[in-house]
Amino acid sequence: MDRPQLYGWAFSNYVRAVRILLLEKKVDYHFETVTFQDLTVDDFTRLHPFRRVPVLVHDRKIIYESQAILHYIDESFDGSSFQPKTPLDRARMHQWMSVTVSYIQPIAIGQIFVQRVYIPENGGQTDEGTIKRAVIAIASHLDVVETALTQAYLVGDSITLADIFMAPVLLSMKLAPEGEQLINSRPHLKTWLDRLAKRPSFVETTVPVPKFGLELVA
Ligand SMILES: N[C@@H](CCC(=O)N[C@@H](CS)C(=O)NCC(=O)O)C(=O)O
Repeated sequence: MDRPQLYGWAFSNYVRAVRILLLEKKVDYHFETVTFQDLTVDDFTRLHPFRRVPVLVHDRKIIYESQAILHYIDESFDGSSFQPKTPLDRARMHQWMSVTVSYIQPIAIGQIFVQRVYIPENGGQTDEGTIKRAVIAIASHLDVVETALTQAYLVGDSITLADIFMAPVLLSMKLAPEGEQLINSRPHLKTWLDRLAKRPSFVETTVPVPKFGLELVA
């Protein structure tokens, strides 16, 4: 089998989730850093017709969309599986991955991280009203996760793709003081996130907040 090539930038949580899984499964891969500018080049649509990252190229096949990539890696390479055995538990795993993109990521990253961390880091000014509304909006979503976390991981006692997909998003949100408070006030969520953050795959993929500029969030 070919050595897979992953295209993306290291701070993207979707890219990070893929890198975490590749490390967890001890897959030797090549990381090709692309920039926002690269996405605008016509040629990039050969890799991703919607001009996003991550993209995985393996055995001359191109795979895009992070959840599809995660499943492909888990099922194509040796090592322990990151998917539960029963249909119900697999459904739960998909449920949490969908919750991540549909309800958590847009507020945790699109509002709290962007406004409190990314914008000031790139020389801009936080919109305090957006932060205020975002903290209120995400609190009830996080309560749902808190209540569900009765075991070590989102789906039982073993780490699954759901944990690998959701945790990077919440770790980015936690860089904002409001995000940290949202996590620290929920003991199960805090314990779960701390446990994951200590894994070598998470430590190895931690990178500083990028300075891509304000046009990114304009
Ligand atoms: N649904 C896509 C979303 C990918 C995505 O939005 N990636 C961001 C980086 S985190 C990106 O490429 N942004 C470029 C842009 O919005 O132009 C997936 O799951 O892979």
